[in-house]
Amino acid sequence: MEVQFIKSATYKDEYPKLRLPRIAFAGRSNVGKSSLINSLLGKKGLARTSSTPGRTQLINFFNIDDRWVFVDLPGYGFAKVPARIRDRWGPMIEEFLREEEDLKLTVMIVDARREPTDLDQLMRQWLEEFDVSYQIVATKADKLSSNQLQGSLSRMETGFKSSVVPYSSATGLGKKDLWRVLERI
Ligand SMILES: Nc1nc2c(ncn2[C@@H]2O[C@H](COP(=O)(O)OP(=O)(O)O)[C@@H](O)[C@H]2O)c(=O)[nH]1
Ligand SMILES: [Mg+2]
Repeated sequence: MEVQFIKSATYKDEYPKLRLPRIAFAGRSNVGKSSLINSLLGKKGLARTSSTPGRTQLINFFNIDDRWVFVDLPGYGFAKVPARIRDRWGPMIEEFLREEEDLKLTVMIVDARREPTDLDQLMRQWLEEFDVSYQIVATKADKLSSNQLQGSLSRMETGFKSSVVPYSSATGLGKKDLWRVLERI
């Protein structure tokens, strides 16, 4: 799979103009977003590029095989980040979800072991409000027993009123299912 970094952006004017369907990835910092993207693509380049200093708080766009644009949205819920940057996160994500016309799907990543946070709920609220299709993915599933995982998934599906795909970047669980969702677009 050919993965090419296009650019980083903050505002709509800076988004790349390439007419390809966008698939965005969102989630709290440390949730496992980079690992999930690496695991999906079977390579490390994309996530490493996104974590380059100066890019972690920006929206990063990647050309995947001239077929999709993957959009790595900045992680949220980080305590250590200065308020100035935290305050920018909301408007930046909100504008992207509202204005990006080629956005076909947002993969919203949560931790299979944790209760969704307020910011997870806010993100889901925006996705609903701006009518963006989304797929919730519960990653780090390998850290739970299969009973615990079943319990966690059914609690999340009730809470989010949406289907949740279990995922593990460590074992590859869910990779096929998530690709199936992307291929449907
Ligand atoms: N066991 C396990 N660990 C994971 C998984 N995904 C991520 N991690 C670990 O969680 C930490 C944060 O992952 P990272 O992908 O950098 O999170 P990001 O901040 O959301 O990009 C790292 O130590 C990863 O190795 C997973 O599916 N299973
Ligand atoms: Mg990351």
